[in-house]
Amino acid sequence: MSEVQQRKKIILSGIQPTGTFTLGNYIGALSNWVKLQEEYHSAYMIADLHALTVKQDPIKLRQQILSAFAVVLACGVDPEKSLVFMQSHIHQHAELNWVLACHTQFGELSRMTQFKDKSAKNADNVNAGLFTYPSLMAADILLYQADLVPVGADQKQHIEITRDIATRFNHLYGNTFTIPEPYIPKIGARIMSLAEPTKKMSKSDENTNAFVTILDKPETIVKKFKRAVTDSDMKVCYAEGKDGINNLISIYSTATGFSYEQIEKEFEGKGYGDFKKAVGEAVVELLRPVRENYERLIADKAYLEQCYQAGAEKAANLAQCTLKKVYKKVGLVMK
Ligand code: ATP
Ligand code: LTN
Repeated sequence: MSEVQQRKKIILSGIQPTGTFTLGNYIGALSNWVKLQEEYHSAYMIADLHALTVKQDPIKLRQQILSAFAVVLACGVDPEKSLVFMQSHIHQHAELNWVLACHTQFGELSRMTQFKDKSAKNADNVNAGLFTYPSLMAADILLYQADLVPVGADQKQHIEITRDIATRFNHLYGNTFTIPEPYIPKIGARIMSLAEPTKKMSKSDENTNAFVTILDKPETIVKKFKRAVTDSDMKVCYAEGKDGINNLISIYSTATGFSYEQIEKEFEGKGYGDFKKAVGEAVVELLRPVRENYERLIADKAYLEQCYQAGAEKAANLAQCTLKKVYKKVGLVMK
């Protein structure tokens, strides 16, 4: 086996500090970050530069970034095992973004569904950063030569454009970047809104009943599930057109480890009320340790700072190595 084949694979992922993380973020992304750190070299970042693509209040943003960092650790990402850092601390992300943006076409960026959704939602602020968002995300991934990117289903298109940009660059200048693969969970890759189950659960939803956050109190979680929109069929089974119930089944399945068949059997002959209560309670137990860890971590600012400083130092070395290679390949004069 060659040295390349033997190398331990690299994982990179990021999350935007645009609000308190939801159950969707946890099931679709964060819980996998924790699992994968055991097997791979992993790097996880708070995508604070990406958060600037929508209007932010500076004071609130600063708190959200720190809080997001604490939540990532509270979920079980271990700074001894994984590189954990803030995107803006590594200036190479913005620099590689520029080079990659010059190798990304207007037409490709125009096809991004996230751009279309977010520009419709923020019609008064369709800025250039929102449009070029994917080339910064490509820079995040390619700087660390990541093999795998654990994300929810909504990010698949962004990984595909990253692959296209990297492949194009490699063809033009010779092998430079590892071509990354998305890592999308089979169950829970797209947790739906509790209020409108045909829409993705999103932390920036205006309706707070649409999502459960990782830090919600147990009674709030149970109440939100009680209110979750379902249907008039009254049968707990996974079937086409039953978006609300399908969503609750996949949440219950990831929280308990039960298969869909086991769940259907458990609730045979029972009403939606019983089922919603059980889902709420299972989610309370799933999130309880995260909330408890968070409360401890957010009170210890010195520890958080020590973690992100150490993360930044290590990440910068890796990032600089790739950026230097890129600058050389495209023909810039090295100092
Ligand atoms: P925003 O509302 O600000 O767009 P978001 O809730 O969509 O935020 P992101 O920061 O864009 O969250 O996503 C962080 C990670 O969580 C990504 O990997 C994304 O795919 C995943 N994710 C987001 N929402 C869900 C969801 N509803 N189900 C599963 N995974 C999700
Ligand atoms: N666009 C992602 C956040 C993100 C990301 C990344 C994910 C920024 N950079 C690099 C994976 C890899 C989102 O969740 N909206």
